[in-house]
Amino acid sequence: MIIKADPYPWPYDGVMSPADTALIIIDMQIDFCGKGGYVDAMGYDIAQTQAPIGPIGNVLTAMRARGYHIIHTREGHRPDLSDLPANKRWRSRQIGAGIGDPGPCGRILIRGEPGWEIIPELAPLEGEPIIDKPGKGSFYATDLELLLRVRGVRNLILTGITTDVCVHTTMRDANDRGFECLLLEDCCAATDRANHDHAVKMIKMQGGVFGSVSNSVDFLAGMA
Ligand code: C5J
Repeated sequence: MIIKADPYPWPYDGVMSPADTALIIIDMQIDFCGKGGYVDAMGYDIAQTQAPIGPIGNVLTAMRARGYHIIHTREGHRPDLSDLPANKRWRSRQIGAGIGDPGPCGRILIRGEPGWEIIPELAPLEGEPIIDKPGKGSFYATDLELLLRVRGVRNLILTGITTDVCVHTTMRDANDRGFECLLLEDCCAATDRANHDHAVKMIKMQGGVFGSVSNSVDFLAGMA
């Protein structure tokens, strides 16, 4: 199976099946794309981070139906803030959306609060792993790598928000671990359109320095 992608048709060796490929949906939480959440509180336009909801939904439905591995992530911290670095909290307060502080969706980016939940449109199904991560990357301080290795996954389809932060960090870390990565452009978004575009461009440098880039339409056509 080969997917039309840039800068190279993906995966590099044409080896892809439901058994060895996982869809990763990164941080599609109310805090990142819902009214009153963290991104909204920072004053960014949540229309940007809501844009990938539909395309991710299409890919999720198709991959679920074919039996691919589906993995969700959530960024968030313990209610006692014991896993929240002081500088991360300080910076968030500088922009008026202090992590751990109360907001319209409960305490910002805190596990168990309404804002931390994955949006209903992309809610995980029973049995789909959810990786709870305190950082931007999905591998840091989580068991994601173990879970992928045990399942025999070698290919990762990356989706979610935000392209330039959690998606990029995860893709870079996955690439260093030898996973063959594909980012679906319309299934990701940043709080700033130019940052999204530049993050996508970075992937395509050096022959695909972190992997390759496609979109939901080409991906679904290639998978069919
Ligand atoms: C950010 C994320 N942008 N999920 N988190 O702080 O990308």
